Amino acid sequence: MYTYYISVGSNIGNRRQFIERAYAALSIHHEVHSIASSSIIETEPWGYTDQNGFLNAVWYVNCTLEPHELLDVLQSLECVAQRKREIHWGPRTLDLDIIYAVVDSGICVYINDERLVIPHPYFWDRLFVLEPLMELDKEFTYNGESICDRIQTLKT
Ligand code: PH2
Ligand code: MG
Ligand code: MG
Repeated sequence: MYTYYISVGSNIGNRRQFIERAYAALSIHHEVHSIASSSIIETEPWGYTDQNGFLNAVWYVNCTLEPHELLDVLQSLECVAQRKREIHWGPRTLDLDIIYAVVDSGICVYINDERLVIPHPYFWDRLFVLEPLMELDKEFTYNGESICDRIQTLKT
């Protein structure tokens, strides 16, 4: 069994509906045992700033899907939302990124291939990921640093 943390973002069209529909679809997948979502929050665009504001959330997913199998599922959900890949870090109807994964008794999963990098290389630098993540898991730590301390550091 795996536990995955997925960062969810949308900044085009009916943003909340794209997110809620994908969540509903993932929650009925036969290999998904449990799923929870943080609140959906409004955030300023990060990186490429000349675009609409985002709605962001983090999902916590317990499932038997292997990482690349989950990636396939998430990409198909992005596809259902008519996601187009144009500008790097640019506008999107739905972005579903696996940011962190744990297998069985809490061993962190490391993957780095042409399709998938976990942990996500920037997740620890992005408040739009860390704030909803902290709402789901206050005890989260990464490389020995608590999420609470990390958020304080990024805000100062
Ligand atoms: N996603 C990006 C780039 N910038 N900014 C915010 N606020 N939220 C995002 O989800 C986001 C972003 C690339 O995936
Ligand atoms: Mg992304
Ligand atoms: Mg993505």
